Amino acid sequence: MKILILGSDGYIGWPLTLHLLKEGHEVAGIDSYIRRTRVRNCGSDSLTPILSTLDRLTLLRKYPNYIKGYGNLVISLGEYEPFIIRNILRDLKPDTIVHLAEQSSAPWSMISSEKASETQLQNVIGTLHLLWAMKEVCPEAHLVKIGSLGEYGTPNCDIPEGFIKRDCSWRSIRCPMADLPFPKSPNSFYHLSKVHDTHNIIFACSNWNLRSTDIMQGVVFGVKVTDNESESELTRFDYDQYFGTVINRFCAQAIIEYPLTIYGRGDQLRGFLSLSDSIQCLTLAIENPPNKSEYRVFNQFESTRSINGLAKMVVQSAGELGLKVEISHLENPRKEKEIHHYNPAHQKLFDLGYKPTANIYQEIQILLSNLLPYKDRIIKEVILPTTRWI
Ligand code: USQ
Repeated sequence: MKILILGSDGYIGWPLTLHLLKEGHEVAGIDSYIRRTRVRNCGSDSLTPILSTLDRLTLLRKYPNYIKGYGNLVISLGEYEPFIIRNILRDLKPDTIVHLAEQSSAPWSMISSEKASETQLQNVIGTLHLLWAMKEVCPEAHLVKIGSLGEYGTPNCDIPEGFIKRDCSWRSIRCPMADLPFPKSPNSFYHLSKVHDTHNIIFACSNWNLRSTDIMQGVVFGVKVTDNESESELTRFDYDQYFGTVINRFCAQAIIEYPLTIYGRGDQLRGFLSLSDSIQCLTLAIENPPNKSEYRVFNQFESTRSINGLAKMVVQSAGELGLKVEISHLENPRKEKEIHHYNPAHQKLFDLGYKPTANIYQEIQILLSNLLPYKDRIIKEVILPTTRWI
């Protein structure tokens, strides 16, 4: 397949680009590199010493199936005129577009009016430009879009995989109707941007016959996709209050014996999957496209866990490496339910062949060992949360 990856320098975009090249696909990648700047502006940096943007391009060019000429186009989908992405699609004619080029942090979107609008501009308007460009020049292509499990929020009822079945009666005539999107109740401006994207994509599929897979992805953790990854292939790894997600943060904290930062009670439940599982699931979605005009949803996670349960695993696993780690419960900086029911369905990827690489405890053990060589790079000052969501 000919695949265009938007956001090819990011935490998932970089390993996905390498993985698809190794699988033999033709791959082109584009990135604005804004993530690197935003993390640095927050006083932090990737814990892993990632290659410079130029050195990454040099590495990619060694693959004969890497499509050259796009990697140094530094475009920002939401801000630039839509003709730029339209011209790229017209020139490239991709079979699949993987859209990872969104502002990815919920806490960052809650800092200020400027950050909230920057998030929604990049995400909502960026995706809108992409949908129009697809409609105009490559309506047959498959859009794989990274949404979030957090779009559903925590509604205290079972969550289906995208849709609720409906069957209604109208004036005594029984009329089976199309399924309805499950109601969304996100709790940050970032998660709201993903919901707005979802509505725009559903509309584009039904109105223009585009095809799309909207991935409701859980919290991803980990740093390597395969054991034999070289340091030059490593993806970025963030652990600061804004761009680090919970397991990655806990593991970074553990290697310097910093008390784990549980927000509030720690009974919050979320869906989790490792980075290697995320790459496996995205590959399955790419290689098994939906039909024309189909909008489909995959709830992409391996298992649901409580924050307390994860913290205990990290403490135990760190202990096996001789590290003494404690747990602290901080006042929750977010407005979120701390006791709730949580049971999202997640069958479709398993039906396509998804097999979790390892259990979550083993993954945490591997992650801690992978991070240990970089422990001196941790900047303690960026760990504690300072932004309140209320
Ligand atoms: N949490 C802590 N301590 C920390 C960091 C987080 O207790 O140091 C808690 C949060 O309060 C929350 C949970 O861990 O209850 C998850 O927080 P997170 O920062 O790991 O993830 P979140 O901000 O919700 O967003 C992340 C990704 C996003 C993805 C989403 C899936 O940034 O891209 O879509 O996870 S979900 O969590 O289902 O919304």
